[in-house]
Amino acid sequence: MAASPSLTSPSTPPTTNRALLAWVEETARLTKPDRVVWCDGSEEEQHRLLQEAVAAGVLIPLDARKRPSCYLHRSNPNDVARVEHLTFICTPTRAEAGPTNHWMVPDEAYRKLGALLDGAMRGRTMYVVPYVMGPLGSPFAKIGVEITDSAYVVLNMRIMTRMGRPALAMLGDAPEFNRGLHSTLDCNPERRFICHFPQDNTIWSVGSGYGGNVLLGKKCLALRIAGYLGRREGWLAEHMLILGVESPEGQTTYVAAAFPSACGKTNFAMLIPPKRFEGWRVWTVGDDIAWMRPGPDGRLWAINPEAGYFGVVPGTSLRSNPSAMRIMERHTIFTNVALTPDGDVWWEGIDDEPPDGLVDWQGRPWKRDSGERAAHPNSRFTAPMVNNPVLSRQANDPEGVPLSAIIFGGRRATTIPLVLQSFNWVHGVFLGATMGSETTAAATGKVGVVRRDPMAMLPFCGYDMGEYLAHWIRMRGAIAYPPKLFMVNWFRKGAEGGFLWPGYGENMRVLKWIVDRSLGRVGAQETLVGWVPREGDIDLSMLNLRAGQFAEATSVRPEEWLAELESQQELFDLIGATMPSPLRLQRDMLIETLRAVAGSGAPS
Ligand code: GTP
Ligand code: SPV
Ligand code: MN
Repeated sequence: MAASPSLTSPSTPPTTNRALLAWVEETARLTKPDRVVWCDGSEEEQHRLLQEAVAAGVLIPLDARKRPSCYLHRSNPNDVARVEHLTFICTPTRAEAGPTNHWMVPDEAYRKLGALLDGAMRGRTMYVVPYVMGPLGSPFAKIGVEITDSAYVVLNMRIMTRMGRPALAMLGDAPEFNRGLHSTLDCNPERRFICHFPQDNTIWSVGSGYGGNVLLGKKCLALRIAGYLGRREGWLAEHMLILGVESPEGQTTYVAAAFPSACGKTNFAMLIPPKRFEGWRVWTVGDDIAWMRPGPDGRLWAINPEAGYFGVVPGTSLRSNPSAMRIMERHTIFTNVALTPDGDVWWEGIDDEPPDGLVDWQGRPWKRDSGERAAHPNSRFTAPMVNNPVLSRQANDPEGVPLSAIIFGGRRATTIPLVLQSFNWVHGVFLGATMGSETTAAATGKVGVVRRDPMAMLPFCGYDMGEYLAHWIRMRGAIAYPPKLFMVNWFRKGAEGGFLWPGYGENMRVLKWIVDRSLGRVGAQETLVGWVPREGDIDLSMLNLRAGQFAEATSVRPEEWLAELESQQELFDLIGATMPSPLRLQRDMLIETLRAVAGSGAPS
């Protein structure tokens, strides 16, 4: 049952799984690597790959005392973020992919990428990376195998997933696993495509070496493909963090939150409560992806399918996110940050002055007055979750955690209040589905324009968006005790242009209100669009807000909301016929209500 002896493999396949062996053979015949290496996830293997990557200039070792076992990687400057315009859902019909996805016919995609992959690994090593998304042994985990010609990808996958032997052991002889194929090719944007084949449980990615484009377990499998499977199997794959809030009495409440890329998930997931909240703790279950399913007890349960963090670096400091700073102290791969002369890393917002002799993310001497950024705005760290000082004890629980609340949050300078509780599940789904957010550096393209980002899933939904939203509504029928649904906005600005809310650790105050509302033990003010906290409902002590600031941050202005609801027309038109009618009706009802109230002349 061994692989073809024609492949001069230094490692014999550590599996007898026929489907896997056949697919690896077939892929090697296509890509024609010099070597095939089966990755086992061991320390020795990691050591060897790190040495090879350093020798090849792919990784730069950092100072062993300042950052033990840490490395810097500089990506190709043309390859620094996800490329949404080159990301495709390849389904037999365009309708299955839906109007918010780029679409290619599967045959055409296989042909086009197949031609690029033909001989693509000549002179290179082909790594076979078996991995598990989800806690080992969890009935909700999924198995994937990524074939890649990038040692950087292997080293990142080792951090981000349960990789190697345990994955093969869990797979056994089963023929079903996600087939991921990645080749960096010549890293040319003209030959860059990220293609998903949901019906085949297959992903092909070529021409990039960056994050969400190539760590195929993450956005490609755990969101786009898993979402497709989730609809079929009755669960949800979401772009959400999961956290546990522990009260001084020792009661822990679990909350998930969907914010678009670079809008605060990692920060919120490892929040350190301010002094005023002595005895409160926040524990991280996950910082980017949640798989959620109804449990036998009628509640919604969530697992984090990942084993590490691929987090935004700029803006991270001991003040904003001390836990992330601890996480990055060791066993971390940095991508596209600046390098200091003494072998440490630096980025904008770290709170230390940039040292002399700094080298920027492209490897060029950085000049203080150049106006250029030393670290790329989408520079990232990859680190194992075990580094997290506030890691939840439940992070490896095969059953996951039961959710009491789900939060949707965008980056909005106006209109959206600091926090808003929905009237019920469908109203909450409406708020999530119509969420707008200013674009960030996490994807290529213009930054700072408001776009509709349903459930923070616009770039990650593996099938028709209207069908996806209908699935959310249908799921209510399977959850007897649904989590309460909320919306937050840490980014609302005042007339002077500054943020109205201090954010970061202070978000604990909002989180406590959310938890208390979910457990039915605090008041709120009813508005036309949902419930907001009154001044006395949220603890604002030791915060130094100016008079009126909280009221401004939480205000619901009917004229702004009417404009907001009207501007959602574009999204409804785009999604078209599959937009669920309960969501259309929610919108119509709110618009009509706001108009009627405005026309009455009464104060709102
Ligand atoms: P992805 O990994 O791309 O999915 O991003 P993410 O949602 O995990 O975002 P992250 O927590 O890394 O935050 C991104 C940026 O948002 C940070 O660099 C901060 O500058 C900013 N940010 C996060 N939380 C807050 C907050 O509470 N208030 C304000 N004003 N900014 C915040
Ligand atoms: C995001 O963009 O939402 C990320 C980073 O989490 S990436 O893995 O590149 O998608
Ligand atoms: Mn993300």
